[in-house]
Amino acid sequence: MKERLQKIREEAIAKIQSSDSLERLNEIKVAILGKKGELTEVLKGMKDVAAEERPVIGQLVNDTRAVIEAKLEEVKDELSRAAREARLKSEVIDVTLPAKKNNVGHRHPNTIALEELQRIFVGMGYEVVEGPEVEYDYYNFEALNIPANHPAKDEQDTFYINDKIVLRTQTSPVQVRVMEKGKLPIRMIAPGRVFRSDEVDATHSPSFHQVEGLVIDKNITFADLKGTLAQFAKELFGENTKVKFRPHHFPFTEPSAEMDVTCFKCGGKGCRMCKDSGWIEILGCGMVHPNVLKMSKINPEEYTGFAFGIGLERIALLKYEIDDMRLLYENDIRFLKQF
Ligand code: 2U9
Repeated sequence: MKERLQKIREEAIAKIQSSDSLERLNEIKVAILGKKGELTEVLKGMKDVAAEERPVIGQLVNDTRAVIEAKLEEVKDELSRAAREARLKSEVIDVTLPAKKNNVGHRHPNTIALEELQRIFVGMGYEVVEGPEVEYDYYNFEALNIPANHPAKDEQDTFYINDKIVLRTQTSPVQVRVMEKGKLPIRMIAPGRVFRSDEVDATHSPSFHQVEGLVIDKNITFADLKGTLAQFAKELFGENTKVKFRPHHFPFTEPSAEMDVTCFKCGGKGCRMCKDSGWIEILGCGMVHPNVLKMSKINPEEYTGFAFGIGLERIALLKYEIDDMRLLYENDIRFLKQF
């Protein structure tokens, strides 16, 4: 028995010492000390040992076990330390290397223009309201004094979903929805995407963006419209900007006008930008048509209002001197990086 224990001990120590991984070490441990391990088998054989020898052999088994466990622990520590050192070496970070450049994106010219317009109108106390892009024919046309047989419906070349639902051709339906709620006065802008069945070219796209405005209160006159839009033009194009209004026609406003600003490139002298006229057309506007007020249950004898419509892309193209609208939609990084 003693010889057997001696043999187990020597072989175990040799195996443990030559072990080169924690996994191998664990296998050795199981093979010697596990349930069916060599040393455990010896313990099971104790019943065959003569009673007087049992304490001595028992002590010897315990000593053997202690020695093997100590050796296992010692080699386990060594192997763990070596593994940690190897890992630290392989994961070394050179803190002196230059940092990787972070590619931060930036705003699209349309977004820059929109945020600028919103800043100006919010500064004047306007609320920003959004609405659906898929709209009822009623909100897009009828409530805006554009009846079923009106030529504007054809002119606008609308995308129809069915005979009652369209892709909105203007953001005016958002204003109608606000008017319908009946909470007055109203001072709002409605920015958003609109759709018209246009062929793509340098100045047209089947999907573009508008910012429309609406003010309704008692005693609102054309003077309020002029004052507001003249101030808007100064904030957008510079303090020296002058405005002029040319008569126009829209079904939803009466009287209606188009507003020009003095060319911000040449100051009004005439240049390529303003096609030598000194003026640049910027928006359409007018006093809200009494029919439009009536249809949304607002009494035109008590309340009046003005409205305007701005093409967002037009502002972005002008401000950043971009000569082709298509550039705004092509997502070419080389173009977008410039703003
Ligand atoms: C309500 C009543 C009236 C909105 C208006 C315009 C004039 C206008 C164009 C600008 C460039 C369309 O994108 S564009 O081609 N819009 O000229 N829009 S007045 O009038 C309204 C809106 C809502 C209830």
